[in-house]
Amino acid sequence: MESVYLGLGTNLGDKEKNLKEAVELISNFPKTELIKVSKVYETEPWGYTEQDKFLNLCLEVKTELAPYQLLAECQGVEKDLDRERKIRWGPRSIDVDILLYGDLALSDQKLTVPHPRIQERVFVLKPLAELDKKLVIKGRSLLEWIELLDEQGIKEYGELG
Ligand code: A4P
Ligand code: MG
Repeated sequence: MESVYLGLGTNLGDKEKNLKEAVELISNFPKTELIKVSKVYETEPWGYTEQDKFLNLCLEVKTELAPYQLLAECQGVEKDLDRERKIRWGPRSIDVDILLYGDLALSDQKLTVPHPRIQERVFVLKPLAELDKKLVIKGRSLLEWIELLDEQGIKEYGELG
């Protein structure tokens, strides 16, 4: 069993409902156990900024799925929630990113783990810190990465009901 952290983001339609549905689908992944879900955060759009605010959360699972199997499952969730991918970093009903997969580091066309932009994104780091403050990413602790960033543009939205 590997300990895996996933990041969810949504800024289209009924965002809370999207998150709930996605977490439900993830909890039903084969060979996978849902361990912990962070609070929900309301966050200003990053990258492509002419779009609605996001709701973000992170979760921890333990899984026996191999990395590419897990990626396929995550993409299945995006498909189920009918996400249209038109603009890079643009609006989406759900985005499911594999943030960390145990201690694995890999990068190819299909998959990069740890996710390449974790350390630039408060909307990933804050919910991750809630799940495990001791996580180390690319040689630095989570809390060190957070200190390097501007914490504006993110506020607690509450628990996922
Ligand atoms: N891919 C590679 N590595 C991974 C990984 N670790 N996890 C590949 C998931 N997918 C990974 O992603 C493109 C391809 O990345 C996938 O086919 C997969 O093989 P995509 O989801 O189709 O495209 P995208 O999401 O538009 O691009 P990208 O670069 O993945 O965007 P991000 O980095 O996911 O950012 N602002 C706020 N406040 N909150 C957000 O959640 N999200 C984004 C999307 C932009 N701005 C945001 C937020
Ligand atoms: Mg993505």
